[in-house]
Amino acid sequence: MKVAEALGRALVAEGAGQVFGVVGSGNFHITNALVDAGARFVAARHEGGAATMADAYSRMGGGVGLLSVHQGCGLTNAMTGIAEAAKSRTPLLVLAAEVTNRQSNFWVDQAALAESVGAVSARITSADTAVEQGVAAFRRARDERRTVILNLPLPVQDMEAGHGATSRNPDTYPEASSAIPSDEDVALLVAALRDAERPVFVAGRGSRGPGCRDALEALAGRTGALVATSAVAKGLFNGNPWSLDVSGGFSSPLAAELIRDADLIVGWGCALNMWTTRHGHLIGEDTRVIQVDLERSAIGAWQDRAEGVIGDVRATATAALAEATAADGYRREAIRDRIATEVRWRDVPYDDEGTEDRIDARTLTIALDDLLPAERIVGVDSGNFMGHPSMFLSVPDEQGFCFTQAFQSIGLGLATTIGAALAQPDRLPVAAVGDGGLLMGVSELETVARLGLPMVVVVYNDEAYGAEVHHFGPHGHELGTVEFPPTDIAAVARGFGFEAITVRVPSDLAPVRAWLDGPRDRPLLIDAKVISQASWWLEEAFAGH
Ligand SMILES: Cc1ncc(C[n+]2csc(CCOP(=O)(O)OP(=O)(O)O)c2C)c(N)n1
Ligand SMILES: [Mg+2]
Repeated sequence: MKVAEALGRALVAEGAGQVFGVVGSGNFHITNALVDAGARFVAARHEGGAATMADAYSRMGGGVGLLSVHQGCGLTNAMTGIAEAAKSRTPLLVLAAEVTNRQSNFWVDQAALAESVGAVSARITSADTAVEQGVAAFRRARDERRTVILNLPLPVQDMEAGHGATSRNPDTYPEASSAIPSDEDVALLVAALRDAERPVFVAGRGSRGPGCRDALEALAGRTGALVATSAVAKGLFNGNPWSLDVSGGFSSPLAAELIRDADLIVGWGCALNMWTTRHGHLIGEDTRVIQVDLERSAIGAWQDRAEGVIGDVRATATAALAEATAADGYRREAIRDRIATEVRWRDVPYDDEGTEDRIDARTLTIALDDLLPAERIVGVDSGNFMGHPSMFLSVPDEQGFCFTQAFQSIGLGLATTIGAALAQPDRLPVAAVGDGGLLMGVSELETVARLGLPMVVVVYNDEAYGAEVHHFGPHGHELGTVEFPPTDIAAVARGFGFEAITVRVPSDLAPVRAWLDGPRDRPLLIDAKVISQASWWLEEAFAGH
């Protein structure tokens, strides 16, 4: 048996179940070996799409996603998606074929590529060690939540696997340690909660794990804390009457007001970065700040004054609950009533600016929120439009919202929704994208149609890079580089096998109902011609560059 086959088998035995990629000569055998051993392979049409699919799949609870790419150009095509995953600490294993001859057209320094975006670089080096090295890379991705690029030199892949190469010795790999906080750290947190009158919990990526919601809600309930999330954990506290939804640029006016008035903010597995705090403006001058995090380096990385509690979210919240003093804290009836009626963006009054031939993005999104079933999973691209789907579409829980924006790249939204849809197949996938982001990642429309995903793709089409238009336009700059003639995106989608509609006024959405009531055997694209309208979170984004 060749190394490629032995490695494929071993990775599936280790738990690899879903592989995304584009197959070329160098990753043909390893990909087939994974499939033969029982993994599911999804062929993307661009490696960038495949990388983001694997990232989103992993984030949305599918388990460690695998990405399989051809040597050199296959990997470089995937690099934006890999950078996004690495920045987000997504457990992801990239199987990258590799040439060893520098004169090959495919040669590029693949280890340097990995390091340049913060991914871990690994390599199989011999027939005898390949399986062990491959399994170690998989475990590193899973247990340390890292994006690992495992380079697979073609000559090594082609060797006869060494004796015993398909088996592995479990003793070689230490189990991941669970991070139990120290007694002193728990005492600090408990005392801070006892002293606080208006505590707010902000749950981040580290709160998405099993049992975290329950543990946090129990502690928040005991200590009278209001609860919010960063964008990547949106949905975590859905249904909780004390939930403020997202903290940061997307916060509704009421959420922002209540967070700003807190006297204690506890970030749970949350960096409290510029987005989550509006460049610090959501943290009052005298507000005490505590971060609960697995990693010491995260403490104070964004908020100088943050005090640290080292531990994982669930273990720390559970330990604190045992010691915490009961208090009403921030949970006053008047506040609950205001939250019930004001915290959702869709309940904030606005003047519809729609015309005869262009729809207001808020009106469009609220109408879709009413039309689409609640059991949905929403993926969003980047751009001026992105706050509308993020804040006007409700989601069932934190596995219903996938936000791949750590690299702030446009073009990832469609692939994000494909990966998310495969991780949560019982939910209606909704991709929310701008015209710019859609056209950048457009090749994956074919993947959606081929997989038969019952996806709704909503294109907020302003025929422009709206983010740039609204940032530079008011200063009188020439906008010819960021404005485009109309594209009939509905026709493009039909060409890929979609059902598609063009929406200019709310009544144009009527076919969505019919599609929902039908067999949903073809995906639906909504090309919504939206008015050009600067969004409230945009200036925030440009302030941070
Ligand atoms: C890969 C990449 N290229 C360029 C940018 C800069 N950029 C940020 S938003 C944006 C416009 C996106 O246009 P669209 O998808 O139509 O959304 P809109 O802003 O119009 O709502 C661009 C080009 C980026 N973030 N990522
Ligand atoms: Mg646009």
